[in-house]
Amino acid sequence: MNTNEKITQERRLVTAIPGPKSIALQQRRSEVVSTGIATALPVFIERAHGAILVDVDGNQIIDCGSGIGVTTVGHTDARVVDAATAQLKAVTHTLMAVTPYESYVAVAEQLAKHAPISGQVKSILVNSGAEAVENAVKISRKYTGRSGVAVLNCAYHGRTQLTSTMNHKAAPYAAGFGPRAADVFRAPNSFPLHDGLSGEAAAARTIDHLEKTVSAGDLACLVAEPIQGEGGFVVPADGYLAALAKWCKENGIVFIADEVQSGIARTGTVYATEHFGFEPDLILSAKGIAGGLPLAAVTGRAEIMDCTGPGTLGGTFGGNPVSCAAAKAVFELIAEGTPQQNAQRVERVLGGGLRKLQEKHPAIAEVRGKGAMLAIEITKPGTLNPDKELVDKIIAHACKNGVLLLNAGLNYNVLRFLPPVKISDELIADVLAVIDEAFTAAASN
Ligand code: PLZ
Repeated sequence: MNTNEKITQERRLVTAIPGPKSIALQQRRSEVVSTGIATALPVFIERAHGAILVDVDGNQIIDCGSGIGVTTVGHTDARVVDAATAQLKAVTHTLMAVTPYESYVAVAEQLAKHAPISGQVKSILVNSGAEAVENAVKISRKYTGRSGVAVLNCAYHGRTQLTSTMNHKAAPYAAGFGPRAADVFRAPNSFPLHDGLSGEAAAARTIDHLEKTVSAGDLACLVAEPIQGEGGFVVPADGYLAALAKWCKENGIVFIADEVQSGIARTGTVYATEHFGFEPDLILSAKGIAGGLPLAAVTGRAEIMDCTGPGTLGGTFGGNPVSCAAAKAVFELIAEGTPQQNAQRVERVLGGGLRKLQEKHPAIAEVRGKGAMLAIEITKPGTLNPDKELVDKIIAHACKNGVLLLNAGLNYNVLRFLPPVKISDELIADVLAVIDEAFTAAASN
């Protein structure tokens, strides 16, 4: 038994949040860590298990963020920890392009097995979500001989130069950081709460925009998050993604599903794409794939994945053996079905509870999402005008009371829930009670 398994799955505060040891560490941090790295909650975490974070002062905090969707199978999952530890002792690094190892191949086999793509499927492994996006765009450009990259409103794809150009929000990602990457074009998305359009009508709008402003023949790829993450947990209307995929196919455009946040059991299926009945050409995995270790993948049709030639793709750490061993453990759990089933349970229990809160608190304009990727959009009651101040108050109240919550959305008025899927029904009930309290407290001051 790993000692962390003794951490009880309960919220328990023994000091104010942040406690004295966290405050002291925050002071040390401020001397030497760039302010470019933000902090959602300035408590320093010492240990974690399941859905509970334990800080340096001994407070137990319910994690509704999973380090932004990474520890999907739970913090310090025994299977992941044991696999990574054994690999660390066996061999830590060789570099796949120098001397290969089995676990890289095994991860690629799992990706081929689970990707919602027919025919032969191949992968490359890289370090981060942004690196996966960069590579997918690079491969698509080579494959098509075109340069245009289409992205959607509310998109988030990373913090590198290319990917920060691809994000909807200029600040804090691209504004002030010099020239944007060339040939990136943004089109309207499907956002049912705000546009009221059917999937078909929203797709027609996206396609018309791209045909008029870019022309299909200049597009190498269209990159879409099947459920948008940072942009507000936007679930597109039924039929939207399938219509875009059809148009891409007819026009020789590579459809890239960015499942960095929505993939790997997060939404109750291995990939969120499966909810929407379409086939992308390339699909991107990261975050949850290795249970907390850095790993990401570009997976897709072999014909596309093989088009660039030997030595054109890769990097020193991509597909590191320790990360691959952890990913193999995650795929074992997925084969057993528990993460997917747990994510479906979270949708029922947390989603159901949030809908009850919606009846009580008119500022909740919508409850949306799938699996353990859920959100509530907060507006001025009776309107769709964003209420960021209320979201800030609710997050502050929740954090002070030991529930870690994150925001999302172009206007920061969406509260998102990305707990480890293992979170118990009892912890979910506790989270809901704290949020209910937070709404009531915010209304009274
Ligand atoms: N694509 C859909 O959600 C990362 C951002 C955290 P990296 N989202 C979390 C932050 O503020 O930096 C993300 C994503 C989607 C790509 C990425 C980028 O993944 O692993 O952070 O590079």
